[in-house]
Amino acid sequence: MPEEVFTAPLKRPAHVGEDWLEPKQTEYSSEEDAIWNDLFARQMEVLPGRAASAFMNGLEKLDLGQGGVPDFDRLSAELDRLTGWSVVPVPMLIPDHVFFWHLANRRFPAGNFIRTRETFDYIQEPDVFHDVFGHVPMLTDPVYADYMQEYGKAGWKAMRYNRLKALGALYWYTVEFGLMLEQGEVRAYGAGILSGPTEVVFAVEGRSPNRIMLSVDRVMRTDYVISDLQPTYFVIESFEDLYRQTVERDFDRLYRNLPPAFTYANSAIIDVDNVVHRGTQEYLLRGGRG
Ligand code: HBI
Ligand code: FE
Repeated sequence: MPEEVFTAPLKRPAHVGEDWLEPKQTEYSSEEDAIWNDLFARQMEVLPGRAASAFMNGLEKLDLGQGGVPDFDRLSAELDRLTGWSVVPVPMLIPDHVFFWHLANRRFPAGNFIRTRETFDYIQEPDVFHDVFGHVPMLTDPVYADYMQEYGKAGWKAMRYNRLKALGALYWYTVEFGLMLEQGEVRAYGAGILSGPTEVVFAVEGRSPNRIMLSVDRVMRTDYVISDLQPTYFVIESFEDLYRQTVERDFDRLYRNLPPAFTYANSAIIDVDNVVHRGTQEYLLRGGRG
């Protein structure tokens, strides 16, 4: 890893090495397994008909049912067979360069802890439920799996050009909060949407947010907030389209032309947008989570 990228402020716990990997996965208690099962059951009440079929199929292929926190070795063996990915345990948010390096090598770093009953609805740091329930099923889709690897590679470049914020926006509006079309209907594939109980209804069916067809260029110029429902979601036609837009983009050229700050507010609709739904922004106007 190049020297100049070791600027992350995160303090590495003494028991993990430079790859930030935990020596092994936590042994979860039966209460922690019960938290997983309850979170799983809650999502299943809202996801059918709203989550992308790639996600629902992934849940099934990986058998992520009510069996408590899944074993990463079992998931990795299954994923390896399907798309060559694995799931590896990390203690917390890890530095960007390490995160990208794992993705570029088809390893998904997942939190090695689960939220408590007190923080059931919202947590700041990604736990094993967000990471494994939200992200990992998507990695069973071969095209999506390739996109994630390309994203990891693009991360290295972004650091060289000091445009990490722009690349972060792409992650945000696809991997975390992405929507897609299936037979003309909007469905969610973003992990941030799929791992929580309220945003999936808001994002897929709500009147409030904008839904705009995704252009990689446009998204990387768009600001984002991390602690509230989104004013705008970007919609892809297919994973093939997302992958193609990502690999065909000359990132060297894009990064050189991108201004250091975002150009568009996260609620803006601009002339070139292909708008699926023009949001009322009533949620934002009421003050959001405030
Ligand atoms: N670390 N554990 C973990 N999980 C993430 O999703 C993550 C991270 N470190 C950096 C990071 N994401 C960001 O760089 C991306 O959101 C772009
Ligand atoms: Fe996430």
